[in-house]
Amino acid sequence: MALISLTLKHAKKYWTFIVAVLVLQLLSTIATLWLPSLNAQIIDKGIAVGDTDFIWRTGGIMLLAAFGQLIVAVGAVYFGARTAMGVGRDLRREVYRKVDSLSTLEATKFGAGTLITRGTNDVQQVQMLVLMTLNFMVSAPIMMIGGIVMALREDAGLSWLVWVSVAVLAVIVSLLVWRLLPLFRVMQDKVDAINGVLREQIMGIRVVRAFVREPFETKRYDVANREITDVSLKVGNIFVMMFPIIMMVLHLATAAVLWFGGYRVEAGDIQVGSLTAFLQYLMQILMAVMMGVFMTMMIPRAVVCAERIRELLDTESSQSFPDSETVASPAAGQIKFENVTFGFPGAEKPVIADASFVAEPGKTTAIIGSTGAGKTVLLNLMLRLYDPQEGSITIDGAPVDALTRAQLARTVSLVPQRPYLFGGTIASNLRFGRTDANDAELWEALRVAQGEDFVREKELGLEEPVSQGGTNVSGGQRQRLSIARALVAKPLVYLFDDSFSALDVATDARLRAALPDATEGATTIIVAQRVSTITEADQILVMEGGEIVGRGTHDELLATNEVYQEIVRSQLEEAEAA
Ligand code: M5T
Ligand code: MG
Repeated sequence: MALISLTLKHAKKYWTFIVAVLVLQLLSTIATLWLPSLNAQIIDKGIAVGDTDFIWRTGGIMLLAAFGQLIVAVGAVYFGARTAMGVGRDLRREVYRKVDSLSTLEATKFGAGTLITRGTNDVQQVQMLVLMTLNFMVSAPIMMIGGIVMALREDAGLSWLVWVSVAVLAVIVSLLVWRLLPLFRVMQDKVDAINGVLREQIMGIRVVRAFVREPFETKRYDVANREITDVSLKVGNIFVMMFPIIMMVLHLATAAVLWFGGYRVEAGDIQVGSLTAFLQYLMQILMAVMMGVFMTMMIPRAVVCAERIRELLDTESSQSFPDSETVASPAAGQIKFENVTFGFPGAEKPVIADASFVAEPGKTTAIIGSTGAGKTVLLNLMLRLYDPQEGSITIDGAPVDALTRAQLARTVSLVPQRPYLFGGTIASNLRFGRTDANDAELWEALRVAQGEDFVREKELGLEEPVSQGGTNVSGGQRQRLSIARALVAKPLVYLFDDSFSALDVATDARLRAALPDATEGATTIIVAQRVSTITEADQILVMEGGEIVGRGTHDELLATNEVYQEIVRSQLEEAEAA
């Protein structure tokens, strides 16, 4: 079972704490069980016969026992909490590492929402169960059995009362729990649902506003919200009944003990003190039963969560990176594709079909082609965001999958088509690829990326805060920052995925003029929309439907390649029309 294997695996490390919890709880329970019998003695041997000395002495012992119980109970909770939180932390870390190791394909298949829930909420449920187990699962049975033994020692004649009240309470609470469980399961689903709706709306808030979809989205949210409210109300109703019913059972049991016990005291079968102790033991037993039942109520929920975590942890990443460097780090940065074919799992047509080309260091390779031609996927293959089904991709002769993550990251920098910035500052984002870059290097990169002016205008300059995803800067600014980020890293290979299209023609030209100096000696691969961006390139690859249908310089392609001619013609027409 996932729950047991997961928790055991992580709890092992804390065995000393767990032993401490067990010992402390045992002590605490023994003390708790001892107190009523001391109390009984005070009544029967002290008060009843007027032995003040005995009262003082036993009272003192009681005080000590109570104080000792307090201390060990605190200790037990402390170590229990340390263990549970530790297990939670380790589990969260394992989930995080797993998510980190998943390839892009598996991560997208799970989806960000459920990955986040599994790493936070689900782990928390498991952690909660560990905490509860350590706190109650040990003490509840001891308390119950010990309580029964002690109660019978005080008065065996009333034992039937113990059995009856335990049975009644157990049946009632179990019935309620049995009604609660399915509701809890539904509730988890509804929480997932409302999270999903909320998440999508926040992510898409600009689109929602632009298309005035608020009424529709609000309705969608209201539905999810009402569903969760309905379930919560049902749960609440059961809880509302639960406590009065439990209290009623406890009070009835008390009344019964006093009623039947009274007769026995009258008949001289037991003493008053024993009866008091019996009553206290009965309460302890019933409490233990209740705790036990509540505990079992938590288990199914934690089981579901543990299974969800297990499913994630058992997912083998379809990609693996070598842990240590087995081949020398590339020194030049020559990229070579040989008959590379890649398709998304389940799709019938490959997205990249039999692609072969070489991008030389110090040269610029441009890729042009209509939308959906496979340009982005081609770049992503170099970074191993996907692995091809056939063919080989090498850097300086070394297969990309022989390089460690760090080697690959040091060698290749990507300016993604949809740039993403991280929460922090402009400087922290620019240093993403090389943490030790100094401010002068950052400014230099910004100058090349044509981002210098707008950063200078910021009040805090390089220290200007950037929000998660980079949503507080404009699209064009985000693109320039992401170009600068790649430049700061100083890799051997630069991949620009359509990075210049958001720039106006003049800025585009300035950037292209500054770029060769900054990227000198490096392999530069540029995906472009505008022919004007790439006329100077040493080599242009024309892509269509996942295939490379033409290669050569601008002039060569203009003379021979029909697809290229078509692209040039359509862009000329646009320019003329404008
Ligand atoms: C090439 C398909 C897409 C297109 C083809 C990222 C992604 C792409 N595709 C999928 O099926 N699943 C995916 O997760 O692959 O896509 P591309 O390489 O992104 O195209 P592009 O960069 O040449 O286009 P553009 O618009 O950026 O110029 O058929 O459906
Ligand atoms: Mg693209």
